[in-house]
Amino acid sequence: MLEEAAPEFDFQLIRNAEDAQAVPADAVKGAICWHPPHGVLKRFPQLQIVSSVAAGVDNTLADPELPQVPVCRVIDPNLARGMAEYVAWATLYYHRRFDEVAADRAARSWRTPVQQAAPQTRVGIMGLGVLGNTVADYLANLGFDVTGWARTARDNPAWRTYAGSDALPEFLADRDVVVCLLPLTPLTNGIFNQQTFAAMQPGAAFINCGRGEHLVVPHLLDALDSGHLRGAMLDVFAREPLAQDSPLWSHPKVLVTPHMASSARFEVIVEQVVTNLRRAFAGEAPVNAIDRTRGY
Ligand code: NDP
Ligand code: OXD
Repeated sequence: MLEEAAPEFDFQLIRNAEDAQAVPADAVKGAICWHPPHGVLKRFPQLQIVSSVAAGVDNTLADPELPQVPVCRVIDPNLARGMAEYVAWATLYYHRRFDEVAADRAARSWRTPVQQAAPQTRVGIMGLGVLGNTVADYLANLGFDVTGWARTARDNPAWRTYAGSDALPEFLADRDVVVCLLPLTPLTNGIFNQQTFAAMQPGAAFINCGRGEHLVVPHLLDALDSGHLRGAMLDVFAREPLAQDSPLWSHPKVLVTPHMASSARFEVIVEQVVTNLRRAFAGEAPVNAIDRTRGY
């Protein structure tokens, strides 16, 4: 498909250092990446642009020797919409107490759970970028009480926002459901830890759609086992696929999904990476470039 979209370029698959050695170093001018092997891209002195095939760029920036060229990501409105559907489903799961119904079903217990109206369920979205914004609007449209947390402040008529790490405890304190839609950066790595869970109110639920590394798994398990947290819906993991022996698979308060919350359409990825290759080689600024100092 890449070849069809851009017949003027020669595309080579580089899976490891050996593959990289087989390509003339000066021939490589652009890279399209997902978990690029560390140290490989520095071999190409003519490199002008690096494109992630995804919304997140963390696994590309993880290469400590990544050349100092623009790094771009994919922005697809349908990806944001798909994420909104996933988070709405996960929020409704807790809001309508399907977790309690699932537990009762195992015991063949007929018990109508207490129900409440959407405005009574308070949802906090962490990360208000392309995805977090769309998700917050979608949930607000469903009637939920939505607040958001980001690095910088903003105004939104439909939901209140909190900014910066000092505001995090206050933001977390009254949320029934907390959703992670943060990018993985040195500042957000391990952000869901003992302290964060302690700042959440008893009975809150946690949904992680960011990256597995945002979460300190033993701290989540402690918070669930102590009864402090009600449940967790996890879509992303530090190691994917999730290891067979991970305690998350069988924990009664955890639902695991296989990094399926949303993804960009293949046609959109191809169109955006090819556009950026052409722009870079024409000396133009690429679209959807990230800020390398912020890491997103
Ligand atoms: P954006 O870059 O558009 O937005 C990132 C948001 O996070 C911004 O609001 C930013 O704040 C906020 N943020 C970043 N660092 C901090 C910090 N230290 N403290 C507080 N807020 C912070 O990202 P997207 O919305 O496009 O995507 C978010 C992530 O979702 C991706 O990086 C990826 O990891 C994940 N993802 C998961 C998918 C899945 O299927 N599970 C699919 C696609 C993406 P500010 O606005 O102030 O700069
Ligand atoms: C992405 C993802 O970053 O799929 O796009 O997680």
